[in-house]
Amino acid sequence: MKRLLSITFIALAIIALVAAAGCSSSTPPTATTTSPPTTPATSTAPSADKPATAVSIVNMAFSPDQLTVQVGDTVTWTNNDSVPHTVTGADFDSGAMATGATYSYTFVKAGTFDYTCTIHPQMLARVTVQ
Ligand SMILES: [Cu+2]
Repeated sequence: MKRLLSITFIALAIIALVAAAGCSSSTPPTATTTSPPTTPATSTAPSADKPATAVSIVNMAFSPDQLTVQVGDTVTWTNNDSVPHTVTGADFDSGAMATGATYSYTFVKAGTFDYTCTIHPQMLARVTVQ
């Protein structure tokens, strides 16, 4: 009788262990599905608080004639004058721009970039890239 009780106890213990193991192993892994979807922290689109990188060509001058931008910024010139102009620097050249034409250049390195209009060499301006 005592031996039967021991065997019963051992059997119950084994059943309990198997049940516990089965229970823990059958718990669904929910932790990996709870992370929120990742959203881009910064947009590549130009933001409203970004400093202006536009230069107007008007009255035989670049306006502003001194512009400071960040590396990677694109500057866009617009000829708002009644005569053709160019935007010509050591690294870039728009060619002749008719009235209303635009020209864009992306500055990929820091430095100071003087430029002029080849049609009117007295027109001098500078972009500083930080
Ligand atoms: Cu010009």
